[in-house]
Amino acid sequence: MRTQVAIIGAGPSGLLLGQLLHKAGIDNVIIERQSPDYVLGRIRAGILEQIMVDLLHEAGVGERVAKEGTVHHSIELVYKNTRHPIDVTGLTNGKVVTAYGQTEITRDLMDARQAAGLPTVYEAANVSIHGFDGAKPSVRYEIDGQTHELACDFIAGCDGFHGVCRATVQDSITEYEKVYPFGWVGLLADVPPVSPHAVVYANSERGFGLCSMRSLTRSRYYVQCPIDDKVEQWSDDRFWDELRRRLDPAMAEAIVTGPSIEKSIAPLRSFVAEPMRFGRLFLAGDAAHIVPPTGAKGLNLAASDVKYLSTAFIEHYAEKSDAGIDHYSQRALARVWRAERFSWWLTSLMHRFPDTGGFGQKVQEAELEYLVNSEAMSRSLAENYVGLPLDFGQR
Ligand code: RFL
Ligand code: PHB
Repeated sequence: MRTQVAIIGAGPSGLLLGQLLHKAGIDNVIIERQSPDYVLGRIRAGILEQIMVDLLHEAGVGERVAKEGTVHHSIELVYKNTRHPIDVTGLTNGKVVTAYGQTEITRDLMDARQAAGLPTVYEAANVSIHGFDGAKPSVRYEIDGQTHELACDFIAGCDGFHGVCRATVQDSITEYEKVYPFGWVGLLADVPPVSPHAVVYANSERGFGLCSMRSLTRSRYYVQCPIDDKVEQWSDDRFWDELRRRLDPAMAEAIVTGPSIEKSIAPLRSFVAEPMRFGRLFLAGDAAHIVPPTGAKGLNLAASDVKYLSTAFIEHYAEKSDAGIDHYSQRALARVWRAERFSWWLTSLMHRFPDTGGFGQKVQEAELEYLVNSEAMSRSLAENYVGLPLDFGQR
């Protein structure tokens, strides 16, 4: 088998890249380790920058997000059990974010791929990549014990944090990492969200809490937990009690609880691998970088990588120019580090750190006080939350 771009991983990065390339007439094959149901079963992101929504339209899958996504104009910060709204739209000349689940994006992209008859290999075992430092890259994988080989011009490593692509070039990368001393317990329930028009970020003496949503009838909530907690320790009742105690009294009273339909614990980590290009291999999305979920940047960063990478491939095939390919790593990493800074900062501001001491605690309180009273600092939060422009710093 032969294709122009072999894409490893059918998460949002791989599927979006495949669709954008297809629209530009570039052949691609996606090779995924898991089954479609497994990929769709992972509950993750929920808040989309306008750049991401625009890309979904560009990829021809914008119809449902436009109809079913909920537009947010603000953020609610809760601090010392008091609510402080931040007028995101007012502070950013009219920009918004959209609440729409990653699961739905994945489903929309999978459906479009299937409708277009594009090749996707699911449940591929022992995927390995070869020859990307020369002119003839290829991908090998096994289906039912049989080995297959896919020859290609380029390999896009969209295979997430635990994928094979970054692991293959481990010796050629520099890694930057910060692991936080806590995790988040996340709960999904079919109840109306307590705050349907803004995500709630709560800093309380019991730890961080977050109220988000997937739709007007499905809510997603999180609470900070010790790093080695197990999900079995978090009954639904314990979760709801803990969340209520971290919010302001009116919100705690208004929250509608119900049985969880998914509950999991995620560790918090900041991670960047540099560079993001190795000859004819390109890393994109979680394969190259991780942000802690505070600020909702992970999926949005994956989307901007894919935008830079698809543009580079289109320039290569349509305009016979390799400028985009040559600049991919540098352009993508500049945006990655901006989002890394923002996610690290918001994580530091909103969580209880076990080892922070009295001084660290007082500085955090002073910073929150400053944020909710200073238009300049609120604007900085707002412009990062809606997403800095793709060409930020180049204008
Ligand atoms: P994914 O989604 O991990 O997909 C990678 C795919 O590659 C496959 N794979 C392989 N395939 C073939 N061969 C191999 N050897 C392979 N190894 C792996 C995997 O099976 C998988 O299908 O990476 P991708 O596409 O780069 O997408 C990244 C996003 O999933 C991630 O950044 C976001 O979910 C992060 N995130 C959030 N991002 C936001 O922008 N907004 C949010 O509100 C937000 N909330 C979150 C989040 C992540 C969370 N967790 C659990 C980490 C909330 C949470 C709790
Ligand atoms: C989510 O909806 O899952 C979500 C929202 C905002 C965040 C993180 C996660 O900062």
